[in-house]
Amino acid sequence: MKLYDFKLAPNPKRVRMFLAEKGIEVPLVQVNTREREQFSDWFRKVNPGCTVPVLELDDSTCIAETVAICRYFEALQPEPPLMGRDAKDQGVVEMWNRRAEIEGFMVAGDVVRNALPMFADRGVPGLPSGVPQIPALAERGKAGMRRFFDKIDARLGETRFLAGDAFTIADITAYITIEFVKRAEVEVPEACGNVRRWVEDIAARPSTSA
Ligand SMILES: N[C@@H](CCC(=O)N[C@@H](CS)C(=O)NCC(=O)O)C(=O)O
Repeated sequence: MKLYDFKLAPNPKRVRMFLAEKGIEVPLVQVNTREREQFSDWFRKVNPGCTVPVLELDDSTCIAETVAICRYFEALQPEPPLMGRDAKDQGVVEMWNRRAEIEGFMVAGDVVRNALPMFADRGVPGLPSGVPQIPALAERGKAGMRRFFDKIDARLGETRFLAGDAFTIADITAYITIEFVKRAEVEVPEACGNVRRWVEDIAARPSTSA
């Protein structure tokens, strides 16, 4: 088994954090997306979508998509549960993880991909060129991030972690979202004290340096 990774990219970090929380070690193969290695012929055979992370199993099955890879490891090694223990927990974790992905991570992606010069003509991951940046999308994304911060601030005023009392994949997704969007100089607002408390709490976990 091996994990196609890139140390500087946010989605692979979500998987590395998930694995670190479970105490699972998987050999890593670096695919330098800053050097466009995701578009090489060899990597296209691993993932025609040209994105990382990808998990390659010993029978050569390749599993792309961050949450799909996490789901695989959750089934392989359920402890500690990061995707919910029983049916209710699983539903609640999924709800918060989807919100963190759709309202957080994807929106942060709009901001970063449409604002940073390094993504000029590459507004969408997995496409080598021909996708111009749209500055208005970055601006819309910044407003969306503010809504996301407010939403999770309200939630974290009620519960220690996003999905309740236990740390889960939803916290990983939201934490990496916050790290990611800093690249475009978007920070957690001062007013979101619950998010700031939670960020400090998560940052103290050894898995954040995975
Ligand atoms: N939906 C995919 C997205 C993966 C993705 O966008 N990965 C980025 C790194 S964080 C990538 O490989 N980008 C390649 C590029 O910029 O062309 C997932 O959840 O794994």
